Amino acid sequence: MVIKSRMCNRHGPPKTKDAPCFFYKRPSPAICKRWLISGINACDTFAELVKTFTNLLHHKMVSGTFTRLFLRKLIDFMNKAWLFGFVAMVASLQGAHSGDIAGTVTLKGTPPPEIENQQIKIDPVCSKMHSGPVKTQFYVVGQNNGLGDCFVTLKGISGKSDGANAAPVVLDQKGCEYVPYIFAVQTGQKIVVKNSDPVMHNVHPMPVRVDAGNKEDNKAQMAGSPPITFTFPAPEVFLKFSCQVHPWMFAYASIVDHPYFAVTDKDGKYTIKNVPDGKYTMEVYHRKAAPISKPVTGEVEVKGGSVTKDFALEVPASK
Ligand SMILES: [Cu+2]
Repeated sequence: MVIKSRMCNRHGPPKTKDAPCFFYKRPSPAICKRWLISGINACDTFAELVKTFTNLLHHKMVSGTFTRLFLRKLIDFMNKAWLFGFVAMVASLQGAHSGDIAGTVTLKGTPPPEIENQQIKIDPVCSKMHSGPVKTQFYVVGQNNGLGDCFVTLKGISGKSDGANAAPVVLDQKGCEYVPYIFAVQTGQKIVVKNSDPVMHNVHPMPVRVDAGNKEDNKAQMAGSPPITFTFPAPEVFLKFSCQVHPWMFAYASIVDHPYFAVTDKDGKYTIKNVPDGKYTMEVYHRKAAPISKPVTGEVEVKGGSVTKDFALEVPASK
Protein backbone atom coordinates (compact mmCIF):
# COMPACT_ATOMS: atom_id res chain seq x y z
CA MET A 1 0.00 0.00 0.00
CA VAL A 2 1.35 3.41 -0.92
CA ILE A 3 0.24 6.74 0.41
CA LYS A 4 1.03 9.60 -1.86
CA SER A 5 3.37 11.96 -0.07
CA ARG A 6 2.86 15.67 0.01
CA MET A 7 4.73 18.69 1.30
CA CYS A 8 3.44 20.66 4.26
CA ASN A 9 2.64 24.25 3.95
CA ARG A 10 5.44 26.27 5.46
CA HIS A 11 3.55 27.30 8.57
CA GLY A 12 3.36 23.91 10.18
CA PRO A 13 2.41 20.25 10.04
CA PRO A 14 -0.96 19.18 8.63
CA LYS A 15 -4.03 18.96 10.80
CA THR A 16 -5.30 15.68 9.32
CA LYS A 17 -4.17 12.34 10.66
CA ASP A 18 -3.51 10.77 7.29
CA ALA A 19 -0.74 11.47 4.90
CA PRO A 20 1.88 12.99 7.14
CA CYS A 21 3.91 15.50 5.30
CA PHE A 22 7.48 16.68 5.31
CA PHE A 23 7.83 19.73 7.43
CA TYR A 24 11.26 21.31 7.56
CA LYS A 25 12.26 24.18 9.74
CA ARG A 26 14.94 25.59 7.51
CA PRO A 27 17.21 28.38 8.69
CA SER A 28 16.80 31.71 6.92
CA PRO A 29 18.17 32.02 3.37
CA ALA A 30 20.90 34.32 4.69
CA ILE A 31 22.12 31.66 7.12
CA CYS A 32 21.88 28.92 4.48
CA LYS A 33 23.98 31.05 2.18
CA ARG A 34 26.68 31.39 4.82
CA TRP A 35 26.74 27.62 5.14
CA LEU A 36 27.63 26.99 1.55
CA ILE A 37 30.20 24.22 1.66
CA SER A 38 32.33 23.73 -1.44
CA GLY A 39 29.49 25.09 -3.53
CA ILE A 40 26.91 22.70 -2.04
CA ASN A 41 24.07 24.18 -0.05
CA ALA A 42 23.98 22.12 3.12
CA CYS A 43 20.44 23.34 3.94
CA ASP A 44 19.12 21.81 0.72
CA THR A 45 21.18 18.67 1.08
CA PHE A 46 20.01 17.96 4.61
CA ALA A 47 16.38 18.72 3.79
CA GLU A 48 16.62 16.35 0.85
CA LEU A 49 18.00 13.61 3.08
CA VAL A 50 15.15 14.00 5.57
CA LYS A 51 12.64 13.97 2.76
CA THR A 52 14.05 10.80 1.23
CA PHE A 53 14.13 9.02 4.56
CA THR A 54 10.59 9.92 5.57
CA ASN A 55 9.36 9.08 2.10
CA LEU A 56 10.85 5.63 2.50
CA LEU A 57 9.06 5.19 5.81
CA HIS A 58 5.77 6.26 4.26
CA HIS A 59 6.03 3.58 1.68
CA LYS A 60 7.09 0.84 4.06
CA MET A 61 5.00 1.57 7.14
CA VAL A 62 1.61 2.92 6.34
CA SER A 63 -0.88 0.47 7.76
CA GLY A 64 -2.32 0.66 11.25
CA THR A 65 -2.61 3.38 13.85
CA PHE A 66 0.62 2.40 15.51
CA THR A 67 2.75 2.91 12.42
CA ARG A 68 1.06 6.22 11.59
CA LEU A 69 1.62 7.44 15.13
CA PHE A 70 5.17 6.20 15.06
CA LEU A 71 5.79 8.00 11.83
CA ARG A 72 4.27 11.22 13.08
CA LYS A 73 6.40 11.10 16.24
CA LEU A 74 9.47 10.40 14.20
CA ILE A 75 8.87 13.36 11.89
CA ASP A 76 8.21 15.59 14.89
CA PHE A 77 11.45 14.43 16.42
CA MET A 78 13.38 15.07 13.22
CA ASN A 79 11.90 18.52 12.94
CA LYS A 80 13.19 19.33 16.40
CA ALA A 81 16.51 17.62 16.04
CA TRP A 82 17.56 18.33 12.52
CA LEU A 83 18.79 21.84 13.11
CA PHE A 84 21.15 20.67 15.85
CA GLY A 85 22.43 17.87 13.65
CA PHE A 86 22.82 20.24 10.78
CA VAL A 87 24.78 22.75 12.82
CA ALA A 88 27.09 20.00 14.04
CA MET A 89 27.56 18.75 10.48
CA VAL A 90 28.36 22.22 9.18
CA ALA A 91 30.69 22.91 12.08
CA SER A 92 32.65 19.73 11.45
CA LEU A 93 32.85 20.34 7.72
CA GLN A 94 33.78 23.99 8.11
CA GLY A 95 36.36 23.14 10.73
CA ALA A 96 38.14 21.11 8.12
CA HIS A 97 38.09 23.80 5.46
CA SER A 98 38.20 27.22 7.01
CA GLY A 99 39.08 29.24 10.07
CA ASP A 100 39.16 32.73 11.51
CA ILE A 101 42.17 35.01 11.31
CA ALA A 102 42.32 37.22 14.38
CA GLY A 103 44.92 39.45 15.91
CA THR A 104 45.97 42.88 17.07
CA VAL A 105 47.51 45.79 15.22
CA THR A 106 49.78 47.82 17.49
CA LEU A 107 51.48 51.18 17.06
CA LYS A 108 55.18 51.69 17.72
CA GLY A 109 56.26 55.18 18.63
CA THR A 110 54.47 58.22 19.95
CA PRO A 111 51.88 59.71 17.63
CA PRO A 112 51.73 63.49 17.26
CA PRO A 113 49.02 65.22 19.27
CA GLU A 114 45.65 65.42 17.55
CA ILE A 115 44.76 68.84 16.19
CA GLU A 116 41.82 70.82 17.48
CA ASN A 117 39.19 71.55 14.83
CA GLN A 118 39.05 75.33 14.67
CA GLN A 119 36.35 75.42 12.02
CA ILE A 120 33.73 73.51 14.00
CA LYS A 121 34.55 75.72 16.98
CA ILE A 122 33.13 78.78 15.22
CA ASP A 123 30.07 77.00 13.84
CA PRO A 124 27.33 77.78 16.37
CA VAL A 125 25.09 74.80 15.54
CA CYS A 126 27.75 72.12 15.18
CA SER A 127 29.87 73.16 18.16
CA LYS A 128 26.80 73.10 20.39
CA MET A 129 26.53 69.35 19.84
CA HIS A 130 29.90 68.73 21.51
CA SER A 131 30.70 69.12 25.18
CA GLY A 132 34.43 69.64 24.61
CA PRO A 133 36.88 70.49 21.84
CA VAL A 134 36.63 68.43 18.65
CA LYS A 135 39.94 67.02 17.46
CA THR A 136 41.29 65.04 14.55
CA GLN A 137 41.17 61.28 15.10
CA PHE A 138 44.20 60.13 13.13
CA TYR A 139 45.59 57.84 15.82
CA VAL A 140 43.09 55.88 17.89
CA VAL A 141 45.42 54.17 20.35
CA GLY A 142 43.92 51.86 22.98
CA GLN A 143 45.01 49.16 25.37
CA ASN A 144 48.60 47.93 24.99
CA ASN A 145 49.20 50.33 22.10
CA GLY A 146 46.49 48.68 20.01
CA LEU A 147 45.74 50.86 16.98
CA GLY A 148 42.13 51.36 15.94
CA ASP A 149 40.79 52.27 12.49
CA CYS A 150 43.17 50.02 10.57
CA PHE A 151 41.78 48.34 7.48
CA VAL A 152 42.96 44.71 7.38
CA THR A 153 42.41 42.60 4.27
CA LEU A 154 43.61 39.56 2.35
CA LYS A 155 45.50 40.10 -0.86
CA GLY A 156 45.16 38.06 -4.02
CA ILE A 157 41.49 37.17 -3.62
CA SER A 158 39.02 38.70 -6.02
CA GLY A 159 35.62 38.12 -7.50
CA LYS A 160 34.23 36.63 -4.28
CA SER A 161 32.03 39.51 -3.25
CA ASP A 162 28.70 38.75 -1.64
CA GLY A 163 27.99 42.44 -1.19
CA ALA A 164 24.57 42.32 -2.85
CA ASN A 165 23.33 40.01 -0.05
CA ALA A 166 25.29 41.51 2.83
CA ALA A 167 23.65 43.71 5.45
CA PRO A 168 23.94 47.42 4.68
CA VAL A 169 26.52 49.48 6.56
CA VAL A 170 25.27 52.69 8.14
CA LEU A 171 27.33 55.87 7.87
CA ASP A 172 25.82 58.47 10.16
CA GLN A 173 26.33 62.22 10.33
CA LYS A 174 26.28 63.11 13.99
CA GLY A 175 27.54 66.26 15.63
CA CYS A 176 28.72 67.37 12.19
CA GLU A 177 31.08 64.42 11.95
CA TYR A 178 30.90 61.20 9.98
CA VAL A 179 30.51 58.11 12.17
CA PRO A 180 32.33 55.80 11.67
CA TYR A 181 35.39 57.59 10.41
CA ILE A 182 36.91 54.41 8.89
CA PHE A 183 34.87 51.47 7.62
CA ALA A 184 34.88 48.82 4.90
CA VAL A 185 32.27 47.16 2.71
CA GLN A 186 32.14 44.70 -0.14
CA THR A 187 31.59 45.75 -3.72
CA GLY A 188 27.86 46.14 -4.26
CA GLN A 189 27.14 46.32 -0.52
CA LYS A 190 24.87 49.17 0.46
CA ILE A 191 26.28 52.15 2.35
CA VAL A 192 23.29 53.86 3.94
CA VAL A 193 24.09 57.46 4.86
CA LYS A 194 21.92 58.95 7.61
CA ASN A 195 21.62 62.47 8.90
CA SER A 196 21.04 62.50 12.65
CA ASP A 197 21.78 66.23 12.91
CA PRO A 198 19.39 69.19 12.94
CA VAL A 199 21.33 70.71 10.04
CA MET A 200 21.76 70.09 6.34
CA HIS A 201 24.74 68.04 5.17
CA ASN A 202 25.95 67.38 1.66
CA VAL A 203 27.20 63.84 1.10
CA HIS A 204 30.05 63.76 -1.36
CA PRO A 205 31.80 60.43 -2.08
CA MET A 206 35.00 61.07 -4.04
CA PRO A 207 36.24 57.77 -5.53
CA VAL A 208 39.53 57.52 -7.38
CA ARG A 209 38.57 54.47 -9.46
CA VAL A 210 35.94 56.29 -11.47
CA ASP A 211 37.00 54.52 -14.67
CA ALA A 212 36.30 51.17 -12.96
CA GLY A 213 32.73 52.24 -12.21
CA ASN A 214 32.95 53.90 -8.80
CA LYS A 215 30.77 56.96 -9.23
CA GLU A 216 31.37 60.35 -7.67
CA ASP A 217 28.19 61.80 -6.24
CA ASN A 218 27.08 64.89 -4.36
CA LYS A 219 23.78 64.92 -2.59
CA ALA A 220 22.27 67.40 -0.16
CA GLN A 221 20.61 65.82 2.85
CA MET A 222 18.32 68.03 4.90
CA ALA A 223 17.72 67.48 8.60
CA GLY A 224 15.17 64.70 9.03
CA SER A 225 15.28 63.58 5.41
CA PRO A 226 15.53 59.88 4.52
CA PRO A 227 18.88 58.08 4.22
CA ILE A 228 20.82 58.12 0.96
CA THR A 229 22.20 54.82 -0.29
CA PHE A 230 25.46 54.38 -2.19
CA THR A 231 27.14 51.29 -3.65
CA PHE A 232 30.49 50.93 -5.39
CA PRO A 233 31.33 48.18 -7.90
CA ALA A 234 35.15 48.37 -7.83
CA PRO A 235 37.66 47.70 -5.04
CA GLU A 236 39.29 50.82 -3.63
CA VAL A 237 41.14 51.63 -0.41
CA PHE A 238 40.06 54.66 1.63
CA LEU A 239 37.40 56.05 -0.71
CA LYS A 240 36.80 59.51 0.72
CA PHE A 241 33.39 60.83 1.77
CA SER A 242 33.28 64.56 2.42
CA CYS A 243 30.58 67.13 3.15
CA GLN A 244 30.32 70.26 1.06
CA VAL A 245 28.72 72.20 3.90
CA HIS A 246 31.25 71.35 6.61
CA PRO A 247 34.79 71.18 5.20
CA TRP A 248 36.17 69.22 8.16
CA MET A 249 33.83 66.24 7.71
CA PHE A 250 35.49 63.12 6.28
CA ALA A 251 34.98 59.37 6.32
CA TYR A 252 36.96 56.71 4.46
CA ALA A 253 35.31 53.59 3.04
CA SER A 254 37.44 50.72 1.77
CA ILE A 255 35.69 48.69 -0.91
CA VAL A 256 36.62 45.00 -1.21
CA ASP A 257 35.49 42.39 -3.70
CA HIS A 258 35.53 39.53 -1.17
CA PRO A 259 34.25 39.11 2.40
CA TYR A 260 37.65 38.63 4.07
CA PHE A 261 38.45 41.95 5.71
CA ALA A 262 38.04 43.85 8.97
CA VAL A 263 38.59 47.22 10.60
CA THR A 264 40.39 47.20 13.95
CA ASP A 265 38.48 48.27 17.04
CA LYS A 266 39.65 50.92 19.52
CA ASP A 267 42.18 48.46 20.97
CA GLY A 268 43.54 47.38 17.61
CA LYS A 269 41.77 44.02 17.56
CA TYR A 270 40.30 42.42 14.46
CA THR A 271 38.76 39.12 13.32
CA ILE A 272 38.27 37.94 9.76
CA LYS A 273 35.81 35.08 9.83
CA ASN A 274 35.54 31.81 7.88
CA VAL A 275 38.60 32.19 5.71
CA PRO A 276 39.04 29.13 3.44
CA ASP A 277 42.16 27.05 4.08
CA GLY A 278 45.19 28.38 2.28
CA LYS A 279 48.25 30.61 2.41
CA TYR A 280 47.60 34.33 2.19
CA THR A 281 49.35 37.64 2.12
CA MET A 282 47.60 40.09 4.39
CA GLU A 283 47.62 43.87 4.08
CA VAL A 284 47.07 46.48 6.77
CA TYR A 285 46.26 50.07 5.90
CA HIS A 286 46.10 53.05 8.21
CA ARG A 287 45.49 56.64 7.13
CA LYS A 288 48.77 57.87 8.62
CA ALA A 289 50.94 54.90 9.64
CA ALA A 290 50.29 52.64 6.60
CA PRO A 291 48.80 54.72 3.79
CA ILE A 292 47.57 53.44 0.43
CA SER A 293 51.06 53.50 -1.07
CA LYS A 294 52.67 51.73 1.88
CA PRO A 295 50.52 48.97 3.39
CA VAL A 296 52.12 46.75 6.00
CA THR A 297 52.00 43.14 4.85
CA GLY A 298 52.37 39.72 6.44
CA GLU A 299 51.96 36.07 5.57
CA VAL A 300 49.45 33.74 7.16
CA GLU A 301 48.25 30.18 6.68
CA VAL A 302 44.77 28.93 7.54
CA LYS A 303 44.67 25.19 7.97
CA GLY A 304 41.49 23.78 9.43
CA GLY A 305 41.24 26.18 12.34
CA SER A 306 41.70 29.65 13.67
CA VAL A 307 45.01 31.43 13.46
CA THR A 308 46.47 34.54 15.15
CA LYS A 309 48.25 37.20 13.15
CA ASP A 310 49.47 40.42 14.76
CA PHE A 311 50.92 43.46 13.06
CA ALA A 312 53.02 46.39 14.25
CA LEU A 313 52.82 49.77 12.54
CA GLU A 314 55.18 52.63 13.15
CA VAL A 315 54.51 56.31 13.49
CA PRO A 316 56.10 57.79 10.35
CA ALA A 317 59.33 59.61 11.11
CA SER A 318 58.35 62.86 9.48
CA LYS A 319 55.04 63.22 11.28
CU1 LIG B 1 28.01 68.36 6.85
